[in-house]
Amino acid sequence: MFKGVLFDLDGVITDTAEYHFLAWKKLADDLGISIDRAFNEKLKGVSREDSLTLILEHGNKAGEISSEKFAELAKVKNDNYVEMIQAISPKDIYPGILELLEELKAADIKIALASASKNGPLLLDKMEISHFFDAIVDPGSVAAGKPAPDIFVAAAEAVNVSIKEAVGIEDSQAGITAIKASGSLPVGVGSPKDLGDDIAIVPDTSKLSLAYLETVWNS
Ligand code: B16
Ligand code: MG
Repeated sequence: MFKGVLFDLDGVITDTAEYHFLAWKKLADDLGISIDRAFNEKLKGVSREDSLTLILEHGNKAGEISSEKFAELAKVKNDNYVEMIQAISPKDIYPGILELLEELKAADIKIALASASKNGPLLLDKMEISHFFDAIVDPGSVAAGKPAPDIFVAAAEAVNVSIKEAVGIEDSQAGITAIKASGSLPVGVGSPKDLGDDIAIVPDTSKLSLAYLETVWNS
């Protein structure tokens, strides 16, 4: 049986993936760069700085931006995003997630946050679920962001669970690649079209439960 679950946040615990998209879309529009939801799949799970680089490259503007302007653009996006998430509350927790956290706690399975977001602790506080987490990895503390495995490896270490005895839950292509590379068992939230057809995938979080994770683990 697995001994730990490593959670992504944006797009798994709550709908902030949509707010990230809206904030990036506004910034891109202001720069005259067109991004759509298909392109956004490449940004999910990717750090703020790497996301901005991908957008600038997409608009062929990477060479025009000084490092000062780059930092300013990243701040504009984050300020806009932080304004959007102020109203997040426990009612914004995705269906099934609270029940899953309670089931994991009752079964003495460790719970860790492996989110690329520096706003992760704020969001857990707003949803009033921080106390479920045995560890929250600071994304700034790992050498490489998703799709590198580092944050999942660090999350398992932080809760003293072997990475091979952990399940990782993700909604992003970068995150699933990271989980696979880490050696833990991936469970995707989304569609096989976006996440691949070689892993267990639920269409939405209401289908996640301890029983479901056990079935995937034992299959
Ligand atoms: P921030 P996750 C990721 O969170 C998001 O998916 C991604 O869109 C975002 O750019 C990244 O966090 C950094 O977030 O700008 O708030 O530090 O999906 O890994 O929970
Ligand atoms: Mg995510």
